[in-house]
This record gives sequence, C-alpha cells and structure tokens, in this order.
Amino acid sequence: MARSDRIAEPWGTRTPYGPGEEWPARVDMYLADGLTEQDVDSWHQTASVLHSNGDAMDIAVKDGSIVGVRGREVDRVNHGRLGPKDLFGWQANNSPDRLTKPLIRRDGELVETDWDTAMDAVAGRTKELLAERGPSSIGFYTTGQLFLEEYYTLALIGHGGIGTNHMDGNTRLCTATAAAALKESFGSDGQPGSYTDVDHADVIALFGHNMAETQTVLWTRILDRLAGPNPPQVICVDPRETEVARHATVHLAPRPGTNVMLMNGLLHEIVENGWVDHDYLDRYTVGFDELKKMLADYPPEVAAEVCDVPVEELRRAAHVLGHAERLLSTVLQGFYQSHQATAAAVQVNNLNIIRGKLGKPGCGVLQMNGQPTAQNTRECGADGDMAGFRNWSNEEHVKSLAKVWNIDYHQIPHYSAPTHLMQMMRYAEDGSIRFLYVSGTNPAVSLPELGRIREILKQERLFLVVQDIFLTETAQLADVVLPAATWGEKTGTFTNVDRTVHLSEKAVEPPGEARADLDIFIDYARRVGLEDKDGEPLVKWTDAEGAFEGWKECTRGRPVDYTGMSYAKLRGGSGIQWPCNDEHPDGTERIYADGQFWSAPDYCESYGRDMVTGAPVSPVEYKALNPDGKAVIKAAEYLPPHELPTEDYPFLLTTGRTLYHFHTRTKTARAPQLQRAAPEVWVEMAASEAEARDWHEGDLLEVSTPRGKVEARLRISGIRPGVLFLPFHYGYWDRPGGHEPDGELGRAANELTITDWDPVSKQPLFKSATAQVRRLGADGEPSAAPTTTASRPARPVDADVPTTRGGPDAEVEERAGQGATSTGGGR
Ligand SMILES: Nc1nc2c(c(=O)[nH]1)N[C@H]1C(S)=C(S)[C@@H](COP(=O)(O)OP(=O)(O)OC[C@H]3O[C@@H](n4cnc5c(=O)[nH]c(N)nc54)[C@H](O)[C@@H]3O)O[C@H]1N2
Ligand SMILES: Nc1nc2c(c(=O)[nH]1)N[C@H]1C(S)=C(S)[C@@H](COP(=O)(O)OP(=O)(O)OC[C@H]3O[C@@H](n4cnc5c(=O)[nH]c(N)nc54)[C@H](O)[C@@H]3O)O[C@H]1N2
Ligand SMILES: [Mo]
Repeated sequence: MARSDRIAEPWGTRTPYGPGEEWPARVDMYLADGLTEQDVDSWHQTASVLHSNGDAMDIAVKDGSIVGVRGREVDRVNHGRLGPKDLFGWQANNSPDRLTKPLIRRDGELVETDWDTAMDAVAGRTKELLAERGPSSIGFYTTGQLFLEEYYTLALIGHGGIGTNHMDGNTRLCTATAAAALKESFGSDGQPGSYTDVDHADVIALFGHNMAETQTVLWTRILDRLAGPNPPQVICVDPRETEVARHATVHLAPRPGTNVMLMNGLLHEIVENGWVDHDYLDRYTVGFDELKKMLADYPPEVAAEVCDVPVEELRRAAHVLGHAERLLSTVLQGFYQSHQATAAAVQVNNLNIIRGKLGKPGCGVLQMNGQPTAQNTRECGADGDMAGFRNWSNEEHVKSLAKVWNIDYHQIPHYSAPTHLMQMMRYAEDGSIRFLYVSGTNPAVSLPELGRIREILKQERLFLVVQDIFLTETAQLADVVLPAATWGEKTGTFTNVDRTVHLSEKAVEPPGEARADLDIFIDYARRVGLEDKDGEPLVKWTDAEGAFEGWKECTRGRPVDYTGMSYAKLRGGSGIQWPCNDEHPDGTERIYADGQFWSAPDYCESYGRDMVTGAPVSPVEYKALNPDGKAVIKAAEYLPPHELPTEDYPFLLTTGRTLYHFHTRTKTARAPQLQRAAPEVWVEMAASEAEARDWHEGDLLEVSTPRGKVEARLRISGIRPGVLFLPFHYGYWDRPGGHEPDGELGRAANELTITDWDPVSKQPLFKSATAQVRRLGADGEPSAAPTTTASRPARPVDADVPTTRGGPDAEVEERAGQGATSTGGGR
C-alpha cells in the first residue's frame, strides 16, 4: 500500500507491463477526513461521470452522505485506478449551493416555489404553444451527462410525443463528429476499438487528443506500457506540448485548422510507399481508388508547408504508422472542433482501413467521446440521431421505431434530419422556437459567442426551462429552474467510449426536494398528457429499470444491441460491452472482426454526407456506392480555415481543457483539491512570442476577437508560436454577484469564439479563431496555470511559479491489486 498526492501525481504510481499481458490492477481509494474503510457504512457501485473513460468505482457512504470513492478492481476499464477528478469530484454532491427547490420567475426575479406550480408552468406553456404554434415551436437541449434511461425517455417524449424535430444534446459540441465519422466510414455509430487494444498495440497514435489530461486513467494504461518491456511508439498530433507530446516518438505540432492537410500528407506517404493492405482493401472496402487519386495533390512537402511542420518529421510519423503491426488510433477535439472536422476524423479511419488494422487485438480506432454518457445520448436519439441507430432516411426504420413506441409513424418527424443545436439557437433568435427545455448543460458558458447566446436566452418571448443541480449562468436566465438529483442520488446506466455499459446505483438521497431527471421527464409527459395509439400513457415505465427494459426492446436486432443485458447482470462484476445478446451473452470486445460491418444499405444508420457541403447522400447513390455493406473510404480535399490571421488579429486562438477541471466547473470548482490546482483562467503563449514583446510569466493580458474580450495572466508554455490557448472552464457564477460581465472583461473563452460549424457533423469550431492580444499590466505575480500538465512553464521563468501540489487532503491510497481482473467481455 502506498500513499500519493494525486494532484501532484495525477497518474499515480507505475505498474509496468508488456505487450499482450494483462494490465496489473491497482486500487485507488480516497476517503475524506481521515476515514478508513472500516468507518464506511456501505459501498455502492458506479463509474465516473467526469469524462468518457468509464472508470468504475464504488461510492462510500457514512451516515447517509457520500464520504469517498474506491476504484473497482474487477472492472475491465480501469482495473481499480481512478483519476484526480474521480477521486475528488464527488464532493460537489455535498455542496451547500445545491438547488433544493424549484424556482420560478416572478416580476423578473427567480423565487422558490413547489413542484406542482413549477411543473404546471412548464407543461402549461408546452400545451399552449402546441395549440398556438405547433410542435416546431418547442425545443429540447440535453447533455452527455445524464443516464441512458433518461435520454431514452426524453427522446420518446420529444420525437414520439411532442413530435418536434428540434432536439439535440451538447454532444453536438462534443462528439457529433465522432458519430459522423463512424457513420461515414462504417455506416453506423459504434467504436471499432477496445481499451484492451492498448495492451497489444505497437503504435498508438493520438490525433488532437490530450488523453493525459482528459482520460487520465486510459493514459495511465499507456504510461504503464511505456514503462514496460517492448513499449509502443506514440504519435502525437497537437499544436501544444501536452504530456502526450512529451512521451511521443514523433510529435507533430501543426497550425490549428490544418488537420485534413496533415492527414492527406501522411496518407500520401503511406500509399506512395505501398504500406497498404491490398487484400483487406479488395475484400472489405470501397473507395480506395478515389482516395489514391485525391492524395496525388498532397505530397509531404506541400503538407509540411501548409501545416508548418518539418517534412522529415511528417515522413517519420508516416513511417511509424506505415510499419505498425498493431495500430491503435484515437481522435478527439483537436480534430472535432474545427472547420473540416468530419473530413479530418474520417482520414484517421482511412489510415486504419487502408492498413487493414481493424477488428484484431491492438488494431482499432477510438473516435473518442468526451462526456461520460455522450454515447447514450446518441444511442437513444436525444441528440439528432434516431433511437437504436436507426436511419432517419429509411422509412422502414422509422416504422420499426413507431412500432416499439406504439404510435403512428407519421408522428415521428422525419422530413429531414433532426435540427442541430446551432440551428436551434438561430430559430430561438428568430423567434420560431418559443420554448427551450435545457437539461444538464450550461450553454451560457459552453456555446460559442457568449454575448449572442446570452441575448438569445434572455429574450422575454422565449420560455426557458433549466434542469440542473446548481444555479448556473444558464439557470440564472431561466423562467423555471428544476432542481435535479445527480450521480450517486439516482440509478441508471451509461456507456463509455469502448461500448462498456456500467450500472450506477443510488447511494444517497438527493438534497431537499431535488428529483431524478427521469422522474421529472416522466412527470412532464404525464402533465402534457402524452399518449400512445391506444390512449395509454406514452411513457410506460415509472423507474430506471423499467426504462432500461423498454430500451432493450428498442435495440433488438440493431448494432447497439442491449437485449442480453440486465441490471442483475451489470451488478457486482465488470461493465459489459455491447452488442450483448443471445449470440454474445457476455458482450463483444471487438466489432468489425473479419470485415463484417453494419453498412448494408437496408441496415446502416446513415447513407453519409458530402464532405464539403454536408449534403446527405441519397439512398440510391449509397446503394450504388456500397451495395454489399463494406467499409467506405472517403477522400477529402483540404480547405483553409474560415478565419485566417490578419494584421489586426495575428494570432490563432485555440481553447480546451486542463486536467483538474471539468467544463464549466460547476462540480470541480466545488472540490477544494481540484479548484486549488487551477483556480483562475490563464492564457498560453510560446516563449519566442513573449520574448519578442518582452512579456513575462504572469503579465496580465487582454485577448480579443471581433466577438469579445478576455482578461488572463500569461503562462509561457510549450505551445507552438503564433497560437494562443485559453482553458474554457471559467464562467462567472463564482464571481461576486455571480452575474455576467457587464461591460467589464470576461474570463470565459467563449466570449471570443465564433458562430460557425463543420458542414457534416455541425459541431462548432472551438479550436480555431483569430485573435489579438495586448498587455494590460505586470505585477510579477505568476499565472495560476498548473505546472504538471500542458501548461507547464516552457523554460526557467523569471517569476517564482509554485509547483502544483495537493497537500495533505490530496493524499490517496494506492493498493496493489489481487490479480484476477477480467479484461473483457466475450471474445
Ligand atoms: N480534465 C478534463 N477531462 C475531460 C474533460 C474536462 O473538461 N476536463 N471533458 C471531457 C470532454 S466532454 C471531452 S469532449 C474531452 C476532450 O478531450 P480532448 O479533446 O483531449 O481535450 P481538448 O483540450 O478539448 O483538446 C485536445 C487538444 O486539441 C489540441 N488542438 C487544438 N487545435 C488543434 C488543431 O487544429 N489540430 C490538432 N491536431 N490539435 C488541436 C489542443 O492543443 C488540445 O491539447 O475531455 C473529457 N475529459
Ligand atoms: N471554447 C470551448 N468551448 C467548449 C469546448 C471547448 O473545448 N472549447 N468543449 C465543448 C464540449 S466538448 C463540451 S462537452 C461542452 C460542455 O459544456 P456544458 O455541458 O455546458 O458543461 P458542463 O459544465 O458539464 O455542464 C453540465 C451541467 O449539467 C449539470 N449537471 C450535472 N449533473 C447533472 C444531473 O445529473 N442532472 C442535471 N439535470 N444536471 C446535471 C451541471 O451542474 C452543469 O451545469 O462544452 C463545449 N464548449
Ligand atoms: Mo465534450
């Protein structure tokens, strides 16, 4: 047993292992106030909701309150390990600022009310609008942080009951591109990769993915491989010097917004040298000839020039990728939040496809998710997809869903793809959407161009419902605020990136009158009076397990098949990977073995889209292109970013995360260890840029774009020259008064970002805008950026920068595992 300061050492102690071996177990445990395991009254099974990795854990309860967490050794995902947010983030549950009563706006002010009054107001406004303006005046904006049962119920209510096409999740900002890229290449959502691929891979390539900070436990798995015999080579594509970059065999730091060019350069070199699996291409794919033709225009020299990376390094990366025996590729926001997001992500699929590296141990693609339950938003159709990975453009699929829901199929809007969030905001701005029901997301901080978003959400004519656990920036603008119970206070299931489904048990009672999101949704459906064809209540269940059983029927025969699972089966052991059915009762570790895809025309979730315009491919075109359901290789030409640096705005601005905070910090700012590690916003700039201006660590800067201004202290980091980085975590709820930055400078990165999106996935462009920067002052104080992460000072600095440490209350127990960890479901 060891103790370790897990703020100072986010990844904990190494447990090295070799290729093909089992990842050793290590059980991490944190109990508050010096409690020991003997003091705990009960333990309750769950997994982490502060990222997409799905770290399994047990919640410790004493005297009816959560007092800590312990990793689950038996689980295939983490083998007992936990990351800093897993270990400390639960403290937010116990915060005195939790919402405990519904609020309603009276004479301009939010005041406490009872549930009946609040829900009657919400349901009443819904019914009024349905009568006056029809279903298209109603919109739902949900999240990637509730449970599967809640999304499925919400999708049924919105698409099946209200009949609106305006339903999306914040997954639009997050993983819309993951889903889009998988649909383009494989005809359906669903990750080809499995985490056990890390155990087998000889090359692991991370594209725009700072896994060290955003999936700390998966990164720990890679660190343990790197510390063991025959370590894998790591390729990192990121304009910042992340921890991933520091461990990479080759680190390419391209200009933001040039990912397609870079991928085309890499693919050109690989194809040109014949590092291609022709047998795999012939048997299992269509489209290689078009790709080859396209790549002729992208020799490495051209790519290196446009991306501004050394051509030898680009060639070296291609060589490593081209010689990998077992290649695992991962993709995340550096690719997804840009103007050619889907086009770039698809080229990573192409890399594994043309090399024949799919469906075998160590060979996989993880088009990563970010949020813990984003996969479920997509599966259940609460986000612009159709429940059970059904195809909106396939009448038979719509009919089969209508049958499951026992409604007339015309009731389910399918005249076009569901409205994406950015378009919903436009409709709200223009006044055609008059009612917006926001659950589990904080758009007043997380959407681009916040000045505009605030104006939209504040409108008198828009009835805004916000269902949250805190009085967020968004909740402050609402007409009705509904207090929700959260993780640990309600039961449900959720699915991580590699298709592992975990059960999350209720451990404690929610505070005050807060209610589970599922209960609130069901209550809403009842009050609106939603019914099926036979005049029975549309929502047939009253609890989470009932919803799960309903969902299983919805997935029968679809790729995302849950029919072989049950709460009983998910209880006690490891999470289980879907598809799980009669044929695969223990789940499925790797899909797409032997080139079996879900892309047949009558089965696929999507016929795909044009990479440049986003126009949907017609069923006839798709049938002609891919009659036999193979993998589709889609080429993409490179187009320059929409905003290019000018004299007035000479910098490229990129935004993202730090290890210690989650999103808009509603939870992590309320966990003292995490908040202390990164208490204030900062801005990163390269040493050469700072030197040229004679600026120093901690100088107060103003970063501006045509949309707004942010004030932040300077951290001179390993970021590439010409690029600024702002973490996007810092809104204003915890500022004095908690109000929006009235005229003064803001600190939310999204004051600066642009209203623009990828044409295929409709994911907004958080990673590329142009900006200018000026110095407001210098007082010798260092910035508050962590020193353990990508924001580590680039060189010995003039100011005294304190090393990021947690101290006594961040000491975590690490215990060697007992062995006998199950690594996966069925093989
Ligand atoms: N600590 C922490 N972990 C989290 C979260 C969190 O808030 N905090 N959120 C979760 C969620 S919802 C998500 S979506 C994931 C996101 O996880 P990541 O995608 O790993 O995180 P980001 O910081 O958004 O972006 C990743 C990297 O993209 C790089 N990048 C920027 N522009 C470009 C570009 O043009 N090209 C390339 N190649 N790279 C670029 C950035 O430098 C950054 O290091 O994290 C999840 N995990
Ligand atoms: N500039 C910039 N902007 C970005 C990004 C970026 O990289 N750069 N990344 C984007 C990405 S990938 C994402 S995922 C989004 C995240 O953006 P948001 O979804 O807005 O961020 P969160 O802070 O996670 O908001 C979740 C809300 O749900 C509440 N909540 C938590 N648990 C529950 C629950 O059980 N029930 C209910 N009802 N509420 C709950 C929390 O208190 C919080 O207010 O931000 C996006 N915005
Ligand atoms: Mo995300």
